[in-house]
Amino acid sequence: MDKFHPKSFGSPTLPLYKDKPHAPLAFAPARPSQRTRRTLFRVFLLLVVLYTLFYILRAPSHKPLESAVSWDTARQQVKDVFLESWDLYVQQAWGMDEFRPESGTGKNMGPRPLGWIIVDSLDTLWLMDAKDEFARARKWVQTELKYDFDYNVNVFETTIRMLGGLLSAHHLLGDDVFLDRAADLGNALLGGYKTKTGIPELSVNLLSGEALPNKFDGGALLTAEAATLQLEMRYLSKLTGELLYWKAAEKVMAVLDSNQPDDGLVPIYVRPDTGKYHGLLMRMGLRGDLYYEYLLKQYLQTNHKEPVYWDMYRESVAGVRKHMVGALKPSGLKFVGELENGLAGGLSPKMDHLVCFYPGLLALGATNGLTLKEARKLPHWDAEKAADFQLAEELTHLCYKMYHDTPTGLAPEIVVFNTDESVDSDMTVRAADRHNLQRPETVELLYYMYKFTKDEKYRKWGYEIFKSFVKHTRVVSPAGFVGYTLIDNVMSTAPLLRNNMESFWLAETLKYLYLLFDDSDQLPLDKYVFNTEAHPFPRFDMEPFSTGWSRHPSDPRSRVVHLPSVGADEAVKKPVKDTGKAPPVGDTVEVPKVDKKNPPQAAPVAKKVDKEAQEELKKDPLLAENKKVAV
Ligand code: DMJ
Repeated sequence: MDKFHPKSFGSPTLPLYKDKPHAPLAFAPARPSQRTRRTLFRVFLLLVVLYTLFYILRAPSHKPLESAVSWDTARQQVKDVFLESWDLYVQQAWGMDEFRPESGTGKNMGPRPLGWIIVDSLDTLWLMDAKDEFARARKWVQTELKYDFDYNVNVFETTIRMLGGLLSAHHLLGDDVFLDRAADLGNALLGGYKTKTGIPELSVNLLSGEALPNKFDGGALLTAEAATLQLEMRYLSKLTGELLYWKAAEKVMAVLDSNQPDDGLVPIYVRPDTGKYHGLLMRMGLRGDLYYEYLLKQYLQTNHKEPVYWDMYRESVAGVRKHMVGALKPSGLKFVGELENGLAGGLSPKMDHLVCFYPGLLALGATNGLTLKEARKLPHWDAEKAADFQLAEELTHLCYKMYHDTPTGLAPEIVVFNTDESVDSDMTVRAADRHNLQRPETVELLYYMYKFTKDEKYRKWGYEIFKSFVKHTRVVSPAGFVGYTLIDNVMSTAPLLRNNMESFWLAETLKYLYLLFDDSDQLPLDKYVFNTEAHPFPRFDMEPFSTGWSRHPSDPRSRVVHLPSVGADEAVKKPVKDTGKAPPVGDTVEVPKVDKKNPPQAAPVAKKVDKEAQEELKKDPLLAENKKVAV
């Protein structure tokens, strides 16, 4: 791409023309007269003055942020920052998948662009009412975007960012251009699911549809990646009327659940060849997080008609409370730690910033998207939901603290909490974990908590975080444009810039900040579910589709299943006789009420020795070495 380097303008050592390729001159030009040279020099000076003026006026449009602003001003400031980031991208790397704001360069991931930044930003542009920018992006999608070339894409990332972005744009605009591209992409992604078990491989070739396994981790897939495709594929089915997307993504849930995970918690790897979990490490952060997110969101997406996902979600919440929640010292705040050696090992007090989505999920599960005040009046409000909401509030405080307590006011990627009475600081940050990727989870959380409570403190915290992003991640490109980038160390007030802008800065972080300060409530949380990349999908009635799987009645967990209490009044309950066969698709099993004071003991999970998995264990040295099979 041609670049214009203002610093070289007029420099005696690097005149502009030296940037251009040398073409042989056809003839030797006559030397200009002294008068002509004087005139040329004056024109040159005039150009320098005009050029400088242009960049002074073009540079930072916003003034330093005030501490007390109206929320409407804050909303506008977020939009300004979004537009600065966007304009820089348009100016210097339009159409490309990756963007480096500091150097003002971009590149595609494959031989042709996938729309990584443009498609991920469509709904934010629309929500922020950036009409011209949206029109340009739409045109690009219409004329440039195709998914029929020879390139291997990551099934999960492409689903949440590209399919998610196209589907939400289609919903918001009702424009079929987006649905056409979504269907093309959905068809290409289907190849990834063609495995022995239906658990997709890590990647798929867009042209051939070949499913390509992970070259690392013993071929295993990240659990979060397998279980975070469903909202998108199901919505694509609903919109196109084609069942195949729904079936492919849903099968994954049935296979994962057939592992009968103890206390609803799952290891962070799963094998597409056996459908079995791999390894012992469990966490709510990297590689595990989104499994839990889509359990609840699938249940909400289809208006509470699929109780199996509510059951899986509730089991996981109980598991988190039992095994993953700790208290840090000296403040006593709660955190969600990691189980490095499975349920039998101890709790490691390490927490990824990614975990900060979780309190928002807990609060969403408790309120079903209503305000806390409204939810408390519902007949199904109970002590469990109240406790979930309270835990959500405590964890929100912690996530805010992860920003507040650093010199930059920005959270590091990972923190390690102190659990030792004798130490007087709450957390430490290891050298390798000090970077900030402009991730959205905490501002997403603040958005949920503000919507549910209307407590202004969440907006104030969000505004503080926004100011810190502006102060420390802002960069001026060589051409004098302002952009925003990742930084390498939140513990230093002069962090090095990482010269990269992730698409989720536009798709999520700035979108959630904008919505946090927006009073218009454009996307009521009891009518929408956001996919994990912040693309809003409307909740819908699932007809003509239905849940294609259920737990077998002999599954011990069926005996202690929770009734879907969120929105249960809307769920149709039909008694089903235990015939030993799986109940017909779409029916809800009636279960006896649980006596809270004297709850029935869960039948011990009889662990069958899975021959297939044992064979695998013998074959795979990595598995054998780490005894990494959950059977
Ligand atoms: C995004 O792609 C999504 O939010 C995903 O759920 C997790 N990782 C990034 C942001 O941190």
